Amino acid sequence: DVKGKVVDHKTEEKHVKTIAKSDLKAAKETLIPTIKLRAGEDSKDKHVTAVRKPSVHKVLSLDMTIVPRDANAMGQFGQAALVASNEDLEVRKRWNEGHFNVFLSDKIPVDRAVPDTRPEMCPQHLVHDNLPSTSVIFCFVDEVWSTLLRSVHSVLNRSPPHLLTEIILVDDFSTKDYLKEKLDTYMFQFPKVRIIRLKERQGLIRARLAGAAVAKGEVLTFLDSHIECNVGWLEPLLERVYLDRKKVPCPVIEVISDKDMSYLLVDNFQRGVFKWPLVFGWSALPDEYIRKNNMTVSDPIRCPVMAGGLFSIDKKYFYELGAYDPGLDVWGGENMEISFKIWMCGGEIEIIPCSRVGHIFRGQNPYKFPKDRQKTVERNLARVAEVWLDEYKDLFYGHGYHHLRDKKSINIGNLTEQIELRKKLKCKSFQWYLDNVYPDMKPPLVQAEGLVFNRGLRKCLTLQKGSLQHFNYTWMRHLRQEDLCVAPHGNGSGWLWFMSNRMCLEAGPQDDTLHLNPCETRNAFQKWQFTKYHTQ
Ligand code: LR7
Ligand code: MN
Repeated sequence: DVKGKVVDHKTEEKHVKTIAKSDLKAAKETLIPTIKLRAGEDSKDKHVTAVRKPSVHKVLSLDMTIVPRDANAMGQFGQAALVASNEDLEVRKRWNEGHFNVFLSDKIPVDRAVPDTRPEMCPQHLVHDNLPSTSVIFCFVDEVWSTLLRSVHSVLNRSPPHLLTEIILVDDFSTKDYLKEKLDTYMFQFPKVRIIRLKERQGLIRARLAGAAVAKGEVLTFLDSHIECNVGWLEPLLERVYLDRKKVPCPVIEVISDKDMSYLLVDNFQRGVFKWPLVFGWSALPDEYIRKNNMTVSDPIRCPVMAGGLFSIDKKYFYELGAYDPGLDVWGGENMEISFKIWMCGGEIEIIPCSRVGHIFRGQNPYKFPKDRQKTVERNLARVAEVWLDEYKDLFYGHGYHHLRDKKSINIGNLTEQIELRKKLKCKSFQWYLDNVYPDMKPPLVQAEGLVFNRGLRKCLTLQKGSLQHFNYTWMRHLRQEDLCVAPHGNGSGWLWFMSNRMCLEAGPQDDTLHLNPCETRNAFQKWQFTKYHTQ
């Protein structure tokens, strides 16, 4: 008998059903007419069956999608591979080729099995049998041979063939010889693999756009080029897109050790978040949230932002959203861009715990940046901030990026199209995003506080009524006391003048009055000092 969780795709209600194998066909037609079940490997019936039996031991259960050619090979089943101490030098020599243990990677089978790390109930979940099929897109620049192959084989071996339209390898102008004819020849064995060569270095963002442009699948699935897809990784992602084309599902990203190449489990209930100034990180869902929503370890997790490298998206929807800002260079920031865009323009980002992919986390990028790395990333982030953050962009600039406000110091390029796109799609505000998608973010509003001392007049700012002298200066450049904002007379839009870069608050000099004047760097009467600063 097969026990399965049946999801009604209209109400998303779940029912657990036990069905005798012989009754499965009938089940499709009578019991659950709106549900179509996935064709599984052990099925004689092509249309209806339940998926594999649940694993008994989460970590020890073996990968049943392939029978390993060599069960005793190094790193087999995702185990740590050890290097003899006399090979240490060799390990160190080759480390920089990929900023991980390349020497070891080359000794591990390109189609090794990995432990099935899915939560216990995952193998019982049912998915529709008419899921959309996907193009898997790997972009790479100078990727290590063995990890690139292992990435491709993990997709070929662990994706139901009818759901995999093709694998597109986008070579972002690699310099290594082995990635040329040798790669062409190797991949020629696999008709589903296509290789696209970019004529100059584009960076991962435009490389992904190049891959997407030629993709034939209904869904695009982006992956980094040093990953291993785990058992059953694809179906749960496609199921979400099938249920709602505006869902953007991401697998749980597990860890392949950069040192011993072992496949490591990660904690449950992790979601992607950001901190200022737009730094990606993981954070556990609050216990209270888990309890309130009655969540189990296999339920999708809504994510304020995605890590960036691994996700599926309906191809048409990707283009409706304007894809990526093509003005983003090389690496960084595109995960923030697509995340804000998805949420603010009507979509959703989820982590799907039943879908798991291992990724080699490296200490450094193993390729060169055509321009300075730091400058590239901050320029990308400034583009994202200008288009998506509304008044909150001051929070971004305030956290160590003051220099980017000065448009003369850095050319972030033209943003007209991006701003137009946001209008055209009628996307919601960043405030809406914070309130609805990331309410526990609590933006650090106060940048400085206390007495506000004027250098020229050598006096403190005082609120006439009540003679209060304690003020807060927010990241949005409001000077406030509780709910009151300091604002000029006769200006309906109140505090908005603080948003202007060119006007400064000036004290005196004759009497104790305040004026709004053009900023002058050396005017002491425009210099205000707070008691306490929260700047990083
Ligand atoms: O110029 C480039 N051209 C490329 O084709 C630079 C990179 N690339 C390729 C590269 O070979 C790799 O396959 O693009 C892919 C991603 O580059 P990585 O592996 O150097 O990136 P990362 O893993 O350090 O960084 C994460 O953040 C990036 C921000 O731009 C991207 O979104 C990556 O895809 C993303 N990786 C993940 O989300 C995996 C999990 C990491 C986490 C958290
Ligand atoms: Mn990566």
